[in-house]
Amino acid sequence: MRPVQDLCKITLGVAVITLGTLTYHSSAYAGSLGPKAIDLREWTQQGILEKGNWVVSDDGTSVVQDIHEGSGTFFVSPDKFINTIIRGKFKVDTKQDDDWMGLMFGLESPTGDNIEATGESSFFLFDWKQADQGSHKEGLSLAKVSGKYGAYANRSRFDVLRSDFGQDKGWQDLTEYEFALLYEEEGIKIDIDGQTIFEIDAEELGRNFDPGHVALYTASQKDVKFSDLSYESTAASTSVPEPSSAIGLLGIGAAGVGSLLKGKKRSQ
Ligand SMILES: [Ca+2]
Ligand SMILES: [Ca+2]
Repeated sequence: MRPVQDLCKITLGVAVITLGTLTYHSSAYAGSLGPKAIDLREWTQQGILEKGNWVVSDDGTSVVQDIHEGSGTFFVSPDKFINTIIRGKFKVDTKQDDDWMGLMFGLESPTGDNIEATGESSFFLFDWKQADQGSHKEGLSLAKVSGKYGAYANRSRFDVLRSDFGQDKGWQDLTEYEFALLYEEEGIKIDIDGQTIFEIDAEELGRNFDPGHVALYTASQKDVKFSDLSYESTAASTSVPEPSSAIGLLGIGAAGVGSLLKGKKRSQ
């Protein structure tokens, strides 16, 4: 995929010289590149296999993690993502229990069956708990997990970057929420039902973010359903342009491949 990206950048660079300034039409961008549906039949359970049971629908549009496991289970994308919005829905489809559902992203390591127990972890974890339980708080958090993961019970190992805890912050039973995860080299933004929950500039961590796998996540919670996932590039150079759409892509480049994150910041 790298060579194609590089080729695209070269193509755009030449086009800038040849054609000069063009105008950015967001509708053309959405029409030509737009969100692409994710087929969950291509994703795989990783981590300790008996800790989770991920059941994908026949058409690949949804998956349910249907057992109560003790320490976290992960359903992982085959591809790595950066400069991308991942959208989808999640829901706890039972009244039982009050624990975590969430997303992992920027997942570099480890993958495979040792994700939980051994090795150097490197990923972001966005998770959401329904109710307080001892030191585990009701609400949402965004953490960077490095080193040994060792299950949710060892959250002291997490570097919690943002949190939004409180008595009315938990998810509701049998309620579907829409999430939008923007993961870019220069920052992270997470929306739930169109409302921004967390936003982080990469400068805060002192370095740009790297491509990584995305994973669906549950911890100590059964019957969590994820559905209607899609991804959409926020950078023209990460998609393969058809010859007829190269000018449209150029428009985006000329306007500043400007990330959506920056766009939002400018508007604040
Ligand atoms: Ca419940
Ligand atoms: Ca539980």
